[in-house]
Amino acid sequence: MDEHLSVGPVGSTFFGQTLEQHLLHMQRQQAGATGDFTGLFHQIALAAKIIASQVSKAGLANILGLTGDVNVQGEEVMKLDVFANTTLVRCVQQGGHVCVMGSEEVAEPIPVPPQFPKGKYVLQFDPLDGSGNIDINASIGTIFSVHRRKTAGNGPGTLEDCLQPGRDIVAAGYVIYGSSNMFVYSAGQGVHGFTFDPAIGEFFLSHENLRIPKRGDTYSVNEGNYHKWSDGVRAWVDWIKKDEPSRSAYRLRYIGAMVADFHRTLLRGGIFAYPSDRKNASGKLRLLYEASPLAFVCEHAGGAASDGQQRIVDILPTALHQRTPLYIGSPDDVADALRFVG
Ligand code: P6P
Repeated sequence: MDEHLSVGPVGSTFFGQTLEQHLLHMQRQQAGATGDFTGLFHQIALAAKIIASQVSKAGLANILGLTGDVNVQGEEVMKLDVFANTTLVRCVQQGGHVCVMGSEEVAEPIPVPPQFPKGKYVLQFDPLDGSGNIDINASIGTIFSVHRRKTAGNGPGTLEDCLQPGRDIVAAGYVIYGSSNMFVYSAGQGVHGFTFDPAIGEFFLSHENLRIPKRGDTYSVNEGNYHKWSDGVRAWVDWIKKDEPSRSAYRLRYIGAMVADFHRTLLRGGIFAYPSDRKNASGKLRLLYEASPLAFVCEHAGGAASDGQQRIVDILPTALHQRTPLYIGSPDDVADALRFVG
């Protein structure tokens, strides 16, 4: 047969496998799958494409928006993280796949409006993490996690449905808006990365079965907090940036958006940390829609994630916006850190 007629990998095009084809292929592997999960992911991916489009012209919108709240196209100039939040809610709420949502941008759980069916999943997200990086054109991201509802029935979900530990996550992932836009997720069967082709408007599989190196050579922490840290955290940082008999000093990399710092750590190895300090006694990062989803992804790539005392995914949440210290990355690098801070 002519080679150009060959079928190629399952669900692939000339450009490789799209996210949608990948999800459909995974669905077919799950006996009894209803398509709910696939439908929810399609909505999350659509929201990601819309957010990516707006993020890519954020600077432009700011210039054009100088005349006030409405830019020259007559569009309302929204704060980008409010736009991202609204986009995710609008893309997901009508699909009938979730019973409740939780967002970094909204104080209380977000109910599904009465006119829409309620589904079996709970979606929580930080719609635009690191948004302070927007006006300096540095990478930012969206972080999300999916649980099954805990409360009985098929009515509206509740706060109880949101307050679930990372170990019960069904799927989690992030979108990084950077030099290229990538969608990275795990549903417990490996971690897979998809790169967005804006000319086609699709995410294509580019990083199948991502595995984090056992050890890296970079550490990522805001050293500006050095004098607010505990003695243990300071001792760890002093140690990691010194040459040791078995290894050279680690290099410091810190972008200031956790999605970007975590993505580099996932691909290259090393450790990202946001320790607690005198100002942030419980840490700065949020558990449910920042630390927990990334901990789930990291562990499914062979990495580790701890609050300094226990696995992030074992923490039982008690509040929607609770914070946690975070040490996440290569297993050997996280173990080293815990020897000092644990
Ligand atoms: P700092 C962004 O605001 C964020 O929530 C994370 O994405 C990032 O890792 C952290 O805060 C940066 O905090 O205190 O170093 O500016």
